[in-house]
Amino acid sequence: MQINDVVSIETLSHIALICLNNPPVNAASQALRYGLQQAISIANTNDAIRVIAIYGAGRTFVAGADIKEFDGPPLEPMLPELVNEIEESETPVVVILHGTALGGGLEIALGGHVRVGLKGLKVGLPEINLGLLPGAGGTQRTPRLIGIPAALDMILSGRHVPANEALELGLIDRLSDEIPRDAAIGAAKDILSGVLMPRRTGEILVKADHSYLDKMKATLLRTHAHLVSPHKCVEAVRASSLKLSEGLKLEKRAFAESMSTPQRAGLIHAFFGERAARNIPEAKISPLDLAHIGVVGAGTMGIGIATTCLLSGLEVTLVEASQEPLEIGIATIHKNLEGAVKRGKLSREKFNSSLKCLTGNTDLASLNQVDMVIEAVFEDMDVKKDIFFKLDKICKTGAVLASNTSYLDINELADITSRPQDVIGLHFFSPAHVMRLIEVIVCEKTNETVSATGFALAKRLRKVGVKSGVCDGFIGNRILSHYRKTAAYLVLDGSSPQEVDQALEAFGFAMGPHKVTDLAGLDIDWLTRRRKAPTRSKEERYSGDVADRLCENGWFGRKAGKGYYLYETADMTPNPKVNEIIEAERNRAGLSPKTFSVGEIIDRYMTAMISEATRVLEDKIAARPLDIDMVLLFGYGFPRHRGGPMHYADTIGATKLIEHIEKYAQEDSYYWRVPNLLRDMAKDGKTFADLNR
Ligand code: T1G
Repeated sequence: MQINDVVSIETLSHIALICLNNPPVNAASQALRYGLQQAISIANTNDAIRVIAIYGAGRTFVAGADIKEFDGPPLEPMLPELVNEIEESETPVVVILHGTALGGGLEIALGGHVRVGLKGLKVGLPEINLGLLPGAGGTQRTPRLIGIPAALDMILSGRHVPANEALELGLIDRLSDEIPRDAAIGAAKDILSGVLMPRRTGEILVKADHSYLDKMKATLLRTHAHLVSPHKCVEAVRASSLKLSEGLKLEKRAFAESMSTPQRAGLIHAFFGERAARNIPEAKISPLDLAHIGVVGAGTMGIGIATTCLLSGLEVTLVEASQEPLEIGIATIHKNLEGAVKRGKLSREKFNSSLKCLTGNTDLASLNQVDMVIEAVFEDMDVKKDIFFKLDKICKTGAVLASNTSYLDINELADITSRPQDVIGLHFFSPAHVMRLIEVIVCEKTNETVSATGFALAKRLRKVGVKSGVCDGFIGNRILSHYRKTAAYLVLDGSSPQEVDQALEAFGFAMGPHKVTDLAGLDIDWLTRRRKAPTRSKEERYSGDVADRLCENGWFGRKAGKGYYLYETADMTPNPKVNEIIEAERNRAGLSPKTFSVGEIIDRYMTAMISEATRVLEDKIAARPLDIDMVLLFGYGFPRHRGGPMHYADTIGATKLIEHIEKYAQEDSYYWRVPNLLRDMAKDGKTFADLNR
């Protein structure tokens, strides 16, 4: 009998079977909660029913609360109360778990009296990834089943626990190979026959472990001081040694507090943004089949791209101009795959099968049958044009010709081929087998099937594909090259590389800009500054004075042992010579140093980033603000709990942003300009979130 669109109940002699069917992930929406509540009460008021079995249809049992409801008013029945009702049910309840039973889904099961896991099941409490904590009894019932340390590990890591481990831990009572409904019937019968013993999790006592919890609390104060929910997780789990009703009260309070933080808003924006990035018009177009990828260039990028394609089960032909670099490239790919095996990301058999899918060649003609070529050679337009000209002659009709260039004009590459409609940009980020971002650069003549194929490859590689138009630096590098100047200006005007780095690390970046440049290599930016010199406006304040001096000394950063910092010992220390260079450059420019607070450093840096990001939107290089957010989150280490620069901008507002820009423009009206779009937003009272709709 259908209770509503997403919940049904059927009775088989003394068994009530409740099926949850809310595709795609059985999110615990209001309808699902209401239907489940009704079904439980129907079963409990039917004297013939002596056991209740709950299972999910589709690819997974409940994957959590319906996150889409979070920004609206709370809707009855609330999940915590529903889980309590399940636990208090007179009739024993068995819950069948399959797919990814996460968050509120696992919590529903913890309210059950018996839990059965099916083959391939993963369980978890990933609320921490959303800036939250388990809010439907997870912090109270999990410790009762598996103890405080294991429960806290699950809650703080948010990791997916495989079925066998869940059984060993005691989260589930049995594993079954059956399909959900059959497993439900089988388990119900075993409860009736006494083979499976139902018990209320809430009645199990937890031994308080304050020393462990105090240790965790101290660790988190060191490692996660800038976040809210991890600390609340510890205190909620600590309360699990109290009476259940007491502990649930504390959990509820902690959950409500974490729900109201900007971090929760930022992390949920990141969650949905990652998925919305692929929801673009091309998503409705069926892509070309991709089985065999050609990669041209066995440098760092080519090797990373080849590795990530192999890890996704694609066949790869790697082409390099001569034998020696080709062999080095292949050996490095081996090493990368070995690393994946060591990290448990790749089975040994998958390692072997992946290597069988890799061939190397020094002849471009070996690419005549591939479905797509990804060119990853030296960043020089003439070199790339030569490659594309040859590929156009070699590759089969319909093969996609992609360039991994990070800033060059791909329209120019398309125009030297006879097939511009098949040319696209796929800008990977280094290391390409680790970083999740791919800028999918759709050129003037790229046809929509080829564009859809670029996104299909991104999804196949489990990466975040973000659509970009063509301009110097596309989305990310164009914005980066603008806001990086702010860091240079701050140092010239009185701050220090360390102060700027520390301020941005306080904002939430893992590394400040000078540490990032040291890591990437100062020579890359040096090349870019020299490339742009001929077209640089005379009005622009030059930002490379200090960095150029470092490069002239060969201090290219970590790879040279010194840059802004020294790397001769394990810990990184400021390079004392840099202060002398800064002093000299200030004197040369007649600058008397000013002091900048942490707040002002952050405000200048972020205002510069948001200004250029807004211009990227104006120029339609990015289609939506959320696309820019995803680029900065997945390619540039933007702090995830801030949601991205455009989401962060909405916490300031267009009017205030304009005030800040106009204030800074008094120092440099060329660098600090108010984008027209920002003025329009201020006038119309619009946010960047409005522009995502
Ligand atoms: N709520 C609403 N929509 C969701 C959702 C959720 N929990 N999970 C996924 N979706 C949507 C997603 O936006 C996408 O939509 C589609 O489902 C397929 O998702 C009280 C408060 C389950 C591992 O954090 O980790 O419970 O783009 O592309 O790669 O304590 O989705 O198609 O329109 O990601 O196969 C806790 C979040 C919530 C799990 C499947 N649960 N989801 O991955 O598919 S908070 C989570 C995931 C909570 C309680 C607290 C993954 C997945 P669209 P997908 P997938």
